[in-house]
Amino acid sequence: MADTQPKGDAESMESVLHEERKFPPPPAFAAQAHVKSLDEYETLHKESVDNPEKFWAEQAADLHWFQKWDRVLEWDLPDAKWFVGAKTNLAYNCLDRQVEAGLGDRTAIIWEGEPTPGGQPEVRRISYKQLLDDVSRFANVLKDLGVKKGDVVTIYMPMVPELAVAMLACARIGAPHSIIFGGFSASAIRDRVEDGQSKIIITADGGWRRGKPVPLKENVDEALTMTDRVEKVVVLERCQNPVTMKEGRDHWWHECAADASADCPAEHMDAEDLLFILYTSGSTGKPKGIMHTTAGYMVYTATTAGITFDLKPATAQAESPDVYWCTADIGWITGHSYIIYGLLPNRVPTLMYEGAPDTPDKDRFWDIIERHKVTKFYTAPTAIRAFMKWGSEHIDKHDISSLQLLGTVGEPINPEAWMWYHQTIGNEKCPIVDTWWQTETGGHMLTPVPGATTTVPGSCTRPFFGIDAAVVNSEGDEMPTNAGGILVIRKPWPSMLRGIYGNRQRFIDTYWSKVEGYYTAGDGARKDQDGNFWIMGRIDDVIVVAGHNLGTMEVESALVSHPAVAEAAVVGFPHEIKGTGIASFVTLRGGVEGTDQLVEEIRDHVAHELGPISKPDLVRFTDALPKTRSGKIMRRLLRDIAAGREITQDMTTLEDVSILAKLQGQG
Ligand code: 6R9
Repeated sequence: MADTQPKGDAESMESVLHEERKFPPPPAFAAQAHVKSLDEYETLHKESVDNPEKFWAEQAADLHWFQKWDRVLEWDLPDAKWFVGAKTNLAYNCLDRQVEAGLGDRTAIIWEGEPTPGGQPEVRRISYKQLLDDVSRFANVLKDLGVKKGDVVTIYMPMVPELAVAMLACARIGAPHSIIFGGFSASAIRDRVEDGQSKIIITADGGWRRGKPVPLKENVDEALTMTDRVEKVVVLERCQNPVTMKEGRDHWWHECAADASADCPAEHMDAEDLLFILYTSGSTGKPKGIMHTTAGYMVYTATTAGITFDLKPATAQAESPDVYWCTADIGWITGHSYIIYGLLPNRVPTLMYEGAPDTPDKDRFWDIIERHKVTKFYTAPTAIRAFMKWGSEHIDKHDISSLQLLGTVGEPINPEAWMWYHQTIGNEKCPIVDTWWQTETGGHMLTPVPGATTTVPGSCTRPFFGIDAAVVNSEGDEMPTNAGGILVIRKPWPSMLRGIYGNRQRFIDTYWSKVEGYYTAGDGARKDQDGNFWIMGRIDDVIVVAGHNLGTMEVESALVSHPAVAEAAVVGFPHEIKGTGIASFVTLRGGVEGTDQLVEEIRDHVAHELGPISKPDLVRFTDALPKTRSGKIMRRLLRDIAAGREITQDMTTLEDVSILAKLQGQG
């Protein structure tokens, strides 16, 4: 059904939120950081945007190239080619380069499984040398199964080290991978296999989730009753749950790998050879297969990881002083870029965790941080809001003083959640990097540089080096200070998407048609007097109330700043008098009861914080909000519920369908 709500446009989005708190980089942090001051950031940012080719060539020089590039950039809008003529291999830069530098025994991956048999956590530490051997062996397995350079390999696995092995093995032999998050269903597998024309799937019998195996192989079997494209399935034994193996098609990983050689030279890949496809749902329609290529993605993710997280490498003499942990699943872009590909070239141990944050108990994350002495921690606002709701007693049980830097990604972080993160997790000494980016951008676009940037709760601050970001109207003119508009990137950057797999027109329509000549991200934003960017929400979610265009982020942040509120989502709905009203869906903090009086209190609180225009017409309490499996609130579904419409939109990325049934039941 068509969305009957009047459409706002981001061009005249109004900002109503005022956030004045400022946090300069802690001096002790700045003193040891890669970039030590705002002056240094500004000089380098200007140089890098004025002359991106020089800047990116300098970054690329640190990595290994079988053949150097002829030109750094060829730009024929919307098509960019970076490091033209170069030959390299990303797996080589993740592994061989470290081994050759005498770091073979240093830790590449620290892995913690979900089960804690007999109360003992299951932990593996994998060195670069070991990982190189495992990757080479599995690369030979893939070759034996007939995989050739350019063949798309589908990966549907739990968060175990073999997932990293599988993706690096693909990169090693030049077979683009298409990773499907292990929480997705059979039909999602079928759609992606068909779209990517993939003939092979790598999976596992199961993966642990809250004490139970997720039946991955069973889901693959079901998917393969709906498509006959797949010829080979490799199955890792993880949970020993019963599975059926189809003769000739299905192969056990351990049997294939048993006599495979650990010698597999890395393929010399052209800079622009396809590295992977990753499907992103978008709000409507069928998922888009976002394409990333080899060299630009490699250079950009390694550079951003190193600078944004201020990583310090291992040396031949010593392990890295850092232990880095990103809690995302590798099935999302965050996991691709900032668990594996951007991290391993930086020579810092990357921690991978298989399980949930509340199993066996709600202190699991803090327990992991304490035991592994994690220094840099990267998670999502949805997780931070859950921790707030669960209460600080879970954190107080652990010594998390090893933490030096905190990161967030995935959604705008409400200032109150930011403050809680800063105080309760960061002990007021850790810079927070609120990183704005997308599957399509490959790496961080707007982010604090932790030794240089003064942070402000709720703002993702400034563009990364080489990034020319702006807030504009549909003509491409910059908006005045603090006025909301369309967030665009005006110049190419190395890890930009190279297209949507098999759909050129959709690539142009989605990203290159809204503002002539610029990449449009689909987010609304404003830029303040200090040059800080504030994401105001998705342009599609703008609410038009009495002629005012409101972004979702600010009203939600005002709701979350009420002490009873844990999490909130707002949408527009048809209102008899006003045309459009504001409906808010609210989850409460532990122990708080949702009374009529609280409804009024919350409405008044928002009006007081933001002014009467933003006062919600409806406040509806709920136990949970509908979210994607990567933790983003699905406002379009709430829009239908608020309007009393039947939901006909795509729900395949919804994490928990029962939430919708409950919300509708109340309606
Ligand atoms: C990395 C990732 C991209 C969309 C993006 C925006 C939202 C991500 C954000 C943020 C505000 C941040 N988003 N990070 N909004 N502040 N720090 O999440 O990629 O799954 O493709 O989503 O997520 O709306 O456009 P992806």
